[in-house]
Amino acid sequence: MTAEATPATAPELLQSVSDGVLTLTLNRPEVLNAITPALLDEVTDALREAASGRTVRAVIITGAGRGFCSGQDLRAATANGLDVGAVLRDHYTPAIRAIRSMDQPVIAAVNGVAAGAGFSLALACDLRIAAESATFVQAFVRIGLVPDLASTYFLPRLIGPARAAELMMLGDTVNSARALELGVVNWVVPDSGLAAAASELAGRIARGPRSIGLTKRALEASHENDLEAQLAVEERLQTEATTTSDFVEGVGAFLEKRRATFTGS
Ligand code: LHQ
Repeated sequence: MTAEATPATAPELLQSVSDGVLTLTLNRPEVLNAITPALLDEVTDALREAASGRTVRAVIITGAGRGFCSGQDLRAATANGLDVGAVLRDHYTPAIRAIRSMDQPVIAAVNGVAAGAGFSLALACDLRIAAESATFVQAFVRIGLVPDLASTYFLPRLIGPARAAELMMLGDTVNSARALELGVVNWVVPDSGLAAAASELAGRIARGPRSIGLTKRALEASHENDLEAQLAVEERLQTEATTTSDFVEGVGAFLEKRRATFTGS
């Protein structure tokens, strides 16, 4: 029997875990990391696995090559008989829910263009750090589509409805300086320093207390709650936080005038 040579194809999602930080790298650089159902399924699976374990305490999503993510792969989007609603429901929106429902913060390290659903993916993350050369474009209108993957949910909440309407209805490209000014991103760093800056940021979070995850839950609940409901959420989550060993460690370190060492539990 002869062994058949199978063509080596690069994985479309690169995954690595180091010091409690899971890095997911979209790896279709030849199309600026355009997404497909299979690629987003892999992202969702990786996030769900991280969410269910205790090893990963922060996540970075970034892109290989010169793009972050150019949105839906348009070569596949026009394939005969494509049921877009089903693709969104079954393969794309689960990734957004996974990011929002996991306690671990997810950081978008935007290394290049974030277009269409690629912009949406960055918006669904908790924090965004961008390279100076990164650009952002709500490209949907350019091809006659409606923003999806929750862009219409996150962007107006992040920068206000009028600015969101501007970006979505005009589809103009926003550079990193303007993205910072609008509040689309938290930080802009030189291109050559993005990976290190994202890793340092994620590392700080990974070394942080369990309460960071509970804070994510509180912020998540605040989207829809009125004041009374949100006060109740805080009471519940603060009660939970006081039962963690990180709280014991945090108070102990303060009283002993030393730096706290948190374990995320
Ligand atoms: C691409 C793509 C791409 C394939 C660059 N696909 N090849 C929609 C429908 C269905 C289901 C679910 O959701 C959605 C939501 C969406 O995401 S709709 C929005 C889809 N995305 C876009 O409309 C963006 C399309 N791309 C662009 O406008 C430009 O490529 C941007 C502005 C991202 C970057 O421009 P450049 O830096 O000038 O690069 P480029 O255009 O030369 O692209 C480089 C290569 O990547 C090129 O291939 P080639 O073989 O000529 O080198 C592009 O064709 C390919 N590429 N985006 N989404």
